[in-house]
Amino acid sequence: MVNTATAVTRDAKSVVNQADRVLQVGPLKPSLAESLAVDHDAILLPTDETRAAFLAEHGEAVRAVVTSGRTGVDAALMADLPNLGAIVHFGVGYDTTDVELAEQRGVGVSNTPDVLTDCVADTAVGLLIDTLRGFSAADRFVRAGRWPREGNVPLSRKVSGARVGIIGLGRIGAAIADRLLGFGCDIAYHNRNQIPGSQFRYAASPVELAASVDVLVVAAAGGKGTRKLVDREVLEALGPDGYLINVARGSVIDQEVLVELLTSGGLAGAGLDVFADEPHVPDELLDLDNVVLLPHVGSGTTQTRAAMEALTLANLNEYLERGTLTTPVLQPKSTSGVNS
Ligand code: 8YV
Repeated sequence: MVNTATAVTRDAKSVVNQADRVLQVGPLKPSLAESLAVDHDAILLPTDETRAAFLAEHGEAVRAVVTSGRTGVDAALMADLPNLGAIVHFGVGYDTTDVELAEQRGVGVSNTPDVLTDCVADTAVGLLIDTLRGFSAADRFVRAGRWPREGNVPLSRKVSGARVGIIGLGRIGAAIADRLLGFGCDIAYHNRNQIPGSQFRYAASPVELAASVDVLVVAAAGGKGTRKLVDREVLEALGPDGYLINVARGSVIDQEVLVELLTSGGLAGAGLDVFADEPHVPDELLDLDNVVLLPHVGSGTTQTRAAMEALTLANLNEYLERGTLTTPVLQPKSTSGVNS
Protein backbone atom coordinates (compact mmCIF):
# COMPACT_ATOMS: atom_id res chain seq x y z
CA MET A 1 0.00 0.00 0.00
CA VAL A 2 1.28 3.42 -0.88
CA ASN A 3 1.80 5.66 2.09
CA THR A 4 0.40 8.90 0.71
CA ALA A 5 1.62 11.07 3.56
CA THR A 6 5.19 9.90 3.03
CA ALA A 7 4.91 10.30 -0.74
CA VAL A 8 3.64 13.86 -0.32
CA THR A 9 6.43 14.64 2.11
CA ARG A 10 8.97 13.16 -0.31
CA ASP A 11 7.56 15.18 -3.18
CA ALA A 12 7.59 18.34 -1.14
CA LYS A 13 11.17 17.60 -0.15
CA SER A 14 12.29 17.05 -3.69
CA VAL A 15 10.81 20.46 -4.56
CA VAL A 16 12.72 22.00 -1.65
CA ASN A 17 15.80 20.09 -2.82
CA GLN A 18 15.51 21.66 -6.26
CA ALA A 19 15.75 25.07 -4.64
CA ASP A 20 18.52 23.90 -2.33
CA ARG A 21 21.28 24.26 -4.88
CA VAL A 22 24.91 23.97 -4.00
CA LEU A 23 27.12 26.30 -6.01
CA GLN A 24 30.83 25.73 -6.54
CA VAL A 25 32.71 29.00 -6.79
CA GLY A 26 36.24 28.79 -8.18
CA PRO A 27 38.44 25.77 -8.76
CA LEU A 28 38.53 23.09 -6.05
CA LYS A 29 40.43 19.85 -5.48
CA PRO A 30 39.14 17.56 -8.27
CA SER A 31 37.83 14.85 -5.89
CA LEU A 32 35.96 17.50 -3.88
CA ALA A 33 34.46 19.02 -7.03
CA GLU A 34 33.41 15.52 -8.09
CA SER A 35 31.71 14.79 -4.74
CA LEU A 36 29.87 18.09 -5.00
CA ALA A 37 28.69 17.31 -8.52
CA VAL A 38 27.79 13.66 -7.90
CA ASP A 39 26.41 13.75 -4.35
CA HIS A 40 24.94 17.26 -4.32
CA ASP A 41 24.20 17.94 -7.97
CA ALA A 42 26.26 21.10 -7.51
CA ILE A 43 26.47 23.71 -10.23
CA LEU A 44 29.69 25.52 -11.10
CA LEU A 45 29.79 29.30 -11.38
CA PRO A 46 31.07 30.16 -14.87
CA THR A 47 33.93 32.63 -15.10
CA ASP A 48 33.24 33.73 -18.67
CA GLU A 49 30.63 36.05 -20.20
CA THR A 50 27.81 33.60 -19.36
CA ARG A 51 28.16 34.30 -15.60
CA ALA A 52 25.47 37.02 -15.37
CA ALA A 53 22.85 34.95 -17.23
CA PHE A 54 23.77 31.89 -15.12
CA LEU A 55 23.27 33.86 -11.90
CA ALA A 56 19.99 35.32 -13.17
CA GLU A 57 18.76 31.77 -13.85
CA HIS A 58 20.13 29.93 -10.77
CA GLY A 59 21.01 32.61 -8.19
CA GLU A 60 17.74 32.38 -6.25
CA ALA A 61 17.98 28.62 -5.83
CA VAL A 62 21.45 28.67 -4.28
CA ARG A 63 21.48 27.81 -0.55
CA ALA A 64 25.14 26.97 -0.10
CA VAL A 65 28.39 27.93 -1.77
CA VAL A 66 31.52 25.82 -1.59
CA THR A 67 34.67 27.76 -2.41
CA SER A 68 38.29 28.13 -1.36
CA GLY A 69 40.10 30.97 0.34
CA ARG A 70 41.64 31.80 -3.02
CA THR A 71 38.28 32.63 -4.62
CA GLY A 72 35.67 33.36 -1.94
CA VAL A 73 32.35 35.17 -2.19
CA ASP A 74 32.51 38.94 -2.53
CA ALA A 75 29.68 41.44 -2.03
CA ALA A 76 28.74 41.45 -5.74
CA LEU A 77 28.32 37.67 -5.88
CA MET A 78 26.45 37.61 -2.56
CA ALA A 79 23.98 40.15 -3.96
CA ASP A 80 23.14 37.70 -6.75
CA LEU A 81 22.43 34.90 -4.23
CA PRO A 82 19.46 36.20 -2.22
CA ASN A 83 18.70 32.88 -0.49
CA LEU A 84 22.28 32.01 0.37
CA GLY A 85 22.57 30.43 3.84
CA ALA A 86 26.16 29.26 4.09
CA ILE A 87 29.59 29.79 2.54
CA VAL A 88 31.75 26.72 3.06
CA HIS A 89 35.50 27.25 2.54
CA PHE A 90 38.08 24.64 1.66
CA GLY A 91 41.03 26.14 3.57
CA VAL A 92 41.58 27.99 6.80
CA GLY A 93 41.73 31.45 5.18
CA TYR A 94 38.53 33.17 4.05
CA ASP A 95 39.78 36.70 3.42
CA THR A 96 38.36 36.76 -0.13
CA THR A 97 34.84 36.45 1.31
CA ASP A 98 32.98 39.50 2.58
CA VAL A 99 32.42 38.14 6.11
CA GLU A 100 30.99 41.44 7.42
CA LEU A 101 28.27 41.31 4.80
CA ALA A 102 27.67 37.62 5.47
CA GLU A 103 27.19 38.46 9.14
CA GLN A 104 24.73 41.26 8.33
CA ARG A 105 22.74 38.89 6.15
CA GLY A 106 22.89 36.00 8.64
CA VAL A 107 24.83 33.85 6.18
CA GLY A 108 27.01 31.23 7.87
CA VAL A 109 30.72 30.93 7.05
CA SER A 110 32.94 27.92 7.70
CA ASN A 111 36.60 27.08 7.12
CA THR A 112 38.89 24.10 7.74
CA PRO A 113 40.98 24.95 10.81
CA ASP A 114 43.29 22.57 12.72
CA VAL A 115 43.60 19.89 10.04
CA LEU A 116 46.20 21.93 8.13
CA THR A 117 48.06 23.42 11.09
CA ASP A 118 50.87 20.85 11.06
CA CYS A 119 51.59 21.11 7.34
CA VAL A 120 51.57 24.92 7.25
CA ALA A 121 53.82 25.03 10.32
CA ASP A 122 56.15 22.44 8.71
CA THR A 123 56.26 24.62 5.60
CA ALA A 124 57.15 27.71 7.64
CA VAL A 125 60.03 25.92 9.36
CA GLY A 126 61.20 24.36 6.09
CA LEU A 127 61.15 27.76 4.38
CA LEU A 128 62.96 29.35 7.30
CA ILE A 129 65.76 26.77 7.22
CA ASP A 130 66.02 26.87 3.43
CA THR A 131 66.15 30.67 3.39
CA LEU A 132 68.74 31.10 6.14
CA ARG A 133 70.91 28.19 4.98
CA GLY A 134 70.49 28.84 1.25
CA PHE A 135 69.73 25.20 0.39
CA SER A 136 67.61 25.88 -2.71
CA ALA A 137 70.28 28.22 -4.07
CA ALA A 138 73.01 25.65 -3.27
CA ASP A 139 70.96 22.96 -5.07
CA ARG A 140 70.75 25.18 -8.17
CA PHE A 141 74.53 25.75 -7.92
CA VAL A 142 75.22 21.99 -7.95
CA ARG A 143 72.76 21.27 -10.77
CA ALA A 144 74.30 24.03 -12.90
CA GLY A 145 77.67 22.23 -12.68
CA ARG A 146 79.22 25.19 -10.87
CA TRP A 147 80.73 23.29 -7.88
CA PRO A 148 83.79 21.84 -9.73
CA ARG A 149 84.38 25.16 -11.50
CA GLU A 150 83.76 27.64 -8.70
CA GLY A 151 84.36 25.74 -5.48
CA ASN A 152 82.42 26.48 -2.32
CA VAL A 153 79.20 28.44 -2.06
CA PRO A 154 79.14 31.44 0.31
CA LEU A 155 78.60 30.68 4.00
CA SER A 156 75.04 30.93 5.27
CA ARG A 157 73.26 31.94 8.48
CA LYS A 158 72.87 29.58 11.47
CA VAL A 159 69.27 28.61 12.30
CA SER A 160 69.60 27.01 15.73
CA GLY A 161 69.44 29.63 18.44
CA ALA A 162 68.18 32.39 16.13
CA ARG A 163 65.78 34.99 17.54
CA VAL A 164 62.44 34.50 15.82
CA GLY A 165 59.44 36.83 15.96
CA ILE A 166 56.03 35.48 14.97
CA ILE A 167 53.27 37.81 13.82
CA GLY A 168 50.02 35.98 14.62
CA LEU A 169 50.41 33.44 17.41
CA GLY A 170 47.19 31.60 16.57
CA ARG A 171 46.95 27.87 15.86
CA ILE A 172 49.55 27.93 13.07
CA GLY A 173 51.81 30.51 14.73
CA ALA A 174 51.85 28.47 17.94
CA ALA A 175 52.69 25.28 16.01
CA ILE A 176 55.61 27.11 14.35
CA ALA A 177 56.82 28.32 17.76
CA ASP A 178 56.64 24.78 19.19
CA ARG A 179 58.72 23.41 16.34
CA LEU A 180 61.33 26.18 16.63
CA LEU A 181 61.77 25.54 20.35
CA GLY A 182 63.38 22.28 19.21
CA PHE A 183 65.98 24.39 17.41
CA GLY A 184 66.75 26.36 20.57
CA CYS A 185 65.26 29.51 19.02
CA ASP A 186 64.37 32.48 21.19
CA ILE A 187 60.70 33.12 20.34
CA ALA A 188 58.72 36.35 20.62
CA TYR A 189 55.36 37.26 19.07
CA HIS A 190 52.96 40.02 18.25
CA ASN A 191 49.16 39.62 18.30
CA ARG A 192 46.49 42.28 18.63
CA ASN A 193 46.24 41.14 22.25
CA GLN A 194 48.81 39.54 24.50
CA ILE A 195 48.07 35.86 25.19
CA PRO A 196 47.68 35.34 28.94
CA GLY A 197 50.09 32.71 30.23
CA SER A 198 52.08 32.42 26.98
CA GLN A 199 55.68 31.33 27.53
CA PHE A 200 56.78 33.61 24.68
CA ARG A 201 57.81 37.26 24.91
CA TYR A 202 55.12 39.67 23.69
CA ALA A 203 55.95 42.68 21.53
CA ALA A 204 53.32 45.42 21.57
CA SER A 205 53.75 46.24 17.86
CA PRO A 206 55.07 44.60 14.69
CA VAL A 207 57.88 47.23 14.58
CA GLU A 208 58.96 46.48 18.14
CA LEU A 209 58.95 42.75 17.32
CA ALA A 210 60.89 43.18 14.06
CA ALA A 211 63.54 45.33 15.75
CA SER A 212 64.30 42.60 18.30
CA VAL A 213 64.59 39.48 16.12
CA ASP A 214 66.71 37.90 13.36
CA VAL A 215 63.75 36.30 11.59
CA LEU A 216 60.18 37.59 11.31
CA VAL A 217 57.59 34.89 10.52
CA VAL A 218 54.17 36.03 9.31
CA ALA A 219 51.34 33.68 10.33
CA ALA A 220 48.50 36.18 10.77
CA ALA A 221 45.16 35.78 8.98
CA GLY A 222 44.67 37.86 5.84
CA GLY A 223 41.90 40.39 5.32
CA LYS A 224 41.23 44.07 5.95
CA GLY A 225 42.53 44.05 9.52
CA THR A 226 46.04 42.90 8.57
CA ARG A 227 46.47 44.56 5.16
CA LYS A 228 50.10 45.74 4.86
CA LEU A 229 50.58 45.20 8.60
CA VAL A 230 54.19 44.47 7.68
CA ASP A 231 54.98 47.82 6.08
CA ARG A 232 58.19 49.76 5.35
CA GLU A 233 58.72 50.68 8.98
CA VAL A 234 58.49 47.03 10.08
CA LEU A 235 60.73 45.75 7.28
CA GLU A 236 63.33 48.46 7.92
CA ALA A 237 63.26 47.58 11.63
CA LEU A 238 64.03 43.96 10.64
CA GLY A 239 66.96 45.41 8.72
CA PRO A 240 69.83 44.25 6.48
CA ASP A 241 70.61 41.23 8.69
CA GLY A 242 66.96 40.23 9.06
CA TYR A 243 64.95 37.55 7.26
CA LEU A 244 61.23 37.51 6.51
CA ILE A 245 59.17 34.31 6.19
CA ASN A 246 55.55 34.49 5.00
CA VAL A 247 53.12 31.54 5.06
CA ALA A 248 50.00 33.66 5.66
CA ARG A 249 48.77 35.92 2.87
CA GLY A 250 50.67 38.19 0.49
CA SER A 251 48.34 41.03 1.50
CA VAL A 252 49.81 41.16 5.02
CA ILE A 253 53.09 42.54 3.63
CA ASP A 254 53.79 45.64 1.56
CA GLN A 255 55.18 43.57 -1.31
CA GLU A 256 56.58 46.54 -3.25
CA VAL A 257 58.67 47.61 -0.29
CA LEU A 258 59.71 44.01 0.36
CA VAL A 259 61.01 43.70 -3.21
CA GLU A 260 62.80 47.04 -2.95
CA LEU A 261 64.58 46.04 0.28
CA LEU A 262 65.48 42.54 -0.95
CA THR A 263 67.03 43.91 -4.13
CA SER A 264 68.92 46.73 -2.39
CA GLY A 265 70.35 44.84 0.60
CA GLY A 266 67.84 46.32 3.03
CA LEU A 267 66.91 42.77 4.10
CA ALA A 268 69.11 39.65 4.25
CA GLY A 269 66.53 37.35 2.66
CA ALA A 270 62.99 36.08 2.49
CA GLY A 271 61.08 32.81 2.24
CA LEU A 272 57.69 33.32 0.62
CA ASP A 273 54.87 30.82 0.14
CA VAL A 274 52.28 33.52 -0.58
CA PHE A 275 52.16 36.65 -2.75
CA ALA A 276 50.03 39.72 -3.26
CA ASP A 277 48.73 38.70 -6.69
CA GLU A 278 49.00 34.91 -6.99
CA PRO A 279 50.08 33.19 -9.15
CA HIS A 280 52.17 36.20 -10.19
CA VAL A 281 55.54 36.64 -8.50
CA PRO A 282 57.50 39.90 -8.97
CA ASP A 283 60.16 39.39 -11.68
CA GLU A 284 62.76 41.12 -9.52
CA LEU A 285 62.69 38.19 -7.07
CA LEU A 286 63.31 35.47 -9.62
CA ASP A 287 67.09 35.92 -9.83
CA LEU A 288 67.73 36.46 -6.12
CA ASP A 289 69.53 33.60 -4.36
CA ASN A 290 68.64 35.00 -0.93
CA VAL A 291 64.94 34.46 -1.62
CA VAL A 292 63.08 31.13 -1.60
CA LEU A 293 59.85 31.17 -3.60
CA LEU A 294 57.09 28.59 -3.22
CA PRO A 295 53.80 28.42 -5.15
CA HIS A 296 51.47 28.52 -2.07
CA VAL A 297 52.08 24.92 -1.01
CA GLY A 298 51.63 25.39 2.77
CA SER A 299 48.87 22.81 3.21
CA GLY A 300 49.70 20.88 0.04
CA THR A 301 50.16 17.28 1.15
CA THR A 302 47.95 14.35 0.20
CA GLN A 303 47.08 13.68 3.84
CA THR A 304 46.21 17.27 4.78
CA ARG A 305 44.28 18.05 1.62
CA ALA A 306 42.21 14.85 2.18
CA ALA A 307 41.44 15.99 5.74
CA MET A 308 40.51 19.47 4.45
CA GLU A 309 38.22 17.88 1.86
CA ALA A 310 36.51 15.71 4.50
CA LEU A 311 35.98 18.71 6.78
CA THR A 312 34.63 20.81 3.91
CA LEU A 313 32.07 18.11 3.11
CA ALA A 314 31.22 17.67 6.81
CA ASN A 315 30.41 21.39 6.99
CA LEU A 316 28.29 21.27 3.84
CA ASN A 317 26.40 18.13 4.89
CA GLU A 318 25.74 19.45 8.38
CA TYR A 319 24.44 22.70 6.94
CA LEU A 320 22.17 20.96 4.43
CA GLU A 321 20.87 18.52 7.05
CA ARG A 322 20.66 20.62 10.19
CA GLY A 323 21.31 24.22 9.23
CA THR A 324 24.48 24.47 11.30
CA LEU A 325 28.17 24.35 10.42
CA THR A 326 30.77 21.96 11.89
CA THR A 327 33.68 24.40 12.08
CA PRO A 328 31.99 27.78 11.84
CA VAL A 329 33.61 31.15 11.54
CA LEU A 330 29.99 32.34 11.78
CA GLN A 331 26.96 30.12 12.31
CA PRO A 332 24.04 30.81 9.93
CA LYS A 333 21.37 32.92 11.66
CA SER A 334 18.41 31.01 10.38
CA THR A 335 17.99 27.34 9.58
CA SER A 336 14.74 27.88 7.70
CA GLY A 337 14.49 26.34 4.27
CA VAL A 338 17.06 23.70 5.11
CA ASN A 339 16.15 20.00 4.80
CA SER A 340 15.41 18.48 8.14
C1 8YV B 1 45.08 26.24 0.82
C2 8YV B 1 45.43 28.20 2.41
O1 8YV B 1 46.02 25.78 -0.04
O2 8YV B 1 44.00 27.20 3.97
C3 8YV B 1 44.39 28.23 3.44
O3 8YV B 1 43.96 29.35 3.79
O4 8YV B 1 45.90 29.19 2.03
C4 8YV B 1 45.89 26.92 1.88
O5 8YV B 1 46.07 26.01 2.91
C5 8YV B 1 44.10 26.99 0.04
O6 8YV B 1 43.09 27.58 0.77
C6 8YV B 1 43.44 26.03 -0.94
O7 8YV B 1 43.00 26.69 -2.02
